[in-house]
Amino acid sequence: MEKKKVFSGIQPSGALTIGNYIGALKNFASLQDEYDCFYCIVDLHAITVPQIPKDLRKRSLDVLALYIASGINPEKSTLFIQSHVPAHSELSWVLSTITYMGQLNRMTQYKEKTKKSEENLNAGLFTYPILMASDILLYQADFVPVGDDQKQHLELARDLADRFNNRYSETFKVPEGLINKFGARIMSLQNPETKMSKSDDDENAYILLLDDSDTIRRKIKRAVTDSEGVVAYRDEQPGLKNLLNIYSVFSNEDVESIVRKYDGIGYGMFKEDLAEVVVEGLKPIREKYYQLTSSKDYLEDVYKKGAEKASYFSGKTLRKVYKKVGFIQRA
Ligand code: ATP
Ligand code: LTN
Repeated sequence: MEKKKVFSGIQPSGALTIGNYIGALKNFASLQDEYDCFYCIVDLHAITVPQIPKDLRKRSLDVLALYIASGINPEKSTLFIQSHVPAHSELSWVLSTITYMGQLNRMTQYKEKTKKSEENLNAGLFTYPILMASDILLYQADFVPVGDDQKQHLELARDLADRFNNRYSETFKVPEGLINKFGARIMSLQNPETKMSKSDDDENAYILLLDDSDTIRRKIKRAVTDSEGVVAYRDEQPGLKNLLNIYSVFSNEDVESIVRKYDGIGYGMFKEDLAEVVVEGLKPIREKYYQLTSSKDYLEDVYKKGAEKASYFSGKTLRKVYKKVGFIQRA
């Protein structure tokens, strides 16, 4: 029997945070035995905000190295760079003709990003969710592991699949999100009301996968908590709740037993232990990453083979789509 398919992508728009790791990346490797997985470096998405070309190139390779360092095996999963597979842009055009402006207008990520940078209100930022839908639908993905912030975009992908299928006949699989119960939304260490984001201006707001141990310790020490002085897991203490989620993910202990362990002990000790748990958790990833970045030929081989495989699968879907909408088959 054919394995079900998984698709996900990460933008090379900045260094990856533990938010990206906990919400998405960490789950990728664990899916690869059961499913046929496609993991993409979505560089076409990244240019919807201004990028320095040299940095974008480096970061794209960094994301590839981090995919592998976090346990994804290129022999099992397909790792590739979005711009190497033209079908993504091509399907995106077709899907844009069945997407309603109103749907895009309602996207919260678009609304937030336009609030932030009024000087770069480009059309790509607006149509970004159509490109994301294309990524997913091209591979007939059954499941899409993402963080909580991508729910609305996924809903659009499902909606477009349905609309196309109804209008032209069954073509796309309607995908489902795989969103963690815990850690689907890791919050900023400086403002636990907002999402931890790699594009935050305050570097104390996030921990990067490649931060060194002392930086991790310093950032956790400075993380905002509250004046209650009790280690508890509740909405009234959002800073602490977030730190407990992070602790739980990196230690594999459940939140209740962590809370019990720090009963009657102040935040200082809790934070010190949390820092060590995170430092230890990230160390193997960082070490593997540094090994990989010195093997450029190996990385090139991975993304080359990945693009070939991805082109094969996506090409099949795109040809079907072109035929159904009435384009003459290329002679
Ligand atoms: P930015 O923070 O710059 O807006 P991003 O990190 O949200 O970008 P991506 O790099 O494309 O954007 O995100 C990759 C994956 O990481 C997505 O599945 C996203 O849902 C997840 N993710 C991002 N931030 C968090 C977070 N704070 N908590 C949990 N998951 C997250
Ligand atoms: N929009 C996503 C990144 C992304 C993605 C995808 C995720 C682009 N294409 C396809 C899953 C599947 C984000 O996290 N900002």
